[in-house]
Amino acid sequence: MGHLQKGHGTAFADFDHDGDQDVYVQLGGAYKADVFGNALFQNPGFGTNWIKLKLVGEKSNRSAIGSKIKLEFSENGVKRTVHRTINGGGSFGGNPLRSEIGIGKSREIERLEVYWPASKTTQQFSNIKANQLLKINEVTGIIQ
Ligand SMILES: [Ca+2]
Repeated sequence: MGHLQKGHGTAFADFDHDGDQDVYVQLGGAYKADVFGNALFQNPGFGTNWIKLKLVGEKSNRSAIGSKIKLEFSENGVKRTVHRTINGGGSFGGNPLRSEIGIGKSREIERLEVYWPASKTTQQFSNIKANQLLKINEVTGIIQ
């Protein structure tokens, strides 16, 4: 994707809930005369798999900011490990607190760990099917 206009913010999120991340870009300058319409780039998808995780803190903050996720899965016989930390993305753009993680051609996550910062506990789950949204509570575990 590409665009000739300058911009001041970008957000990566699965806006159409089909499993791949789309991109929203705020375009135009800082002055009124330099305004321009924003752009939403819809990802056409590439036949790969994904998992979405919405963490809900109880002892840690409810938004789970600072929580850490570790995924282990195999793709084409090669073991892969992916780490994520829950945060809002930073300045000049923001991303959802829901974690959207691509896992390539893998159909299953062999091991999922969630570390909660306030309680300093780690939850462990195994054999999670791909292409679903899971809601994980700090105390009760997977609830959806
Ligand atoms: Ca999408």
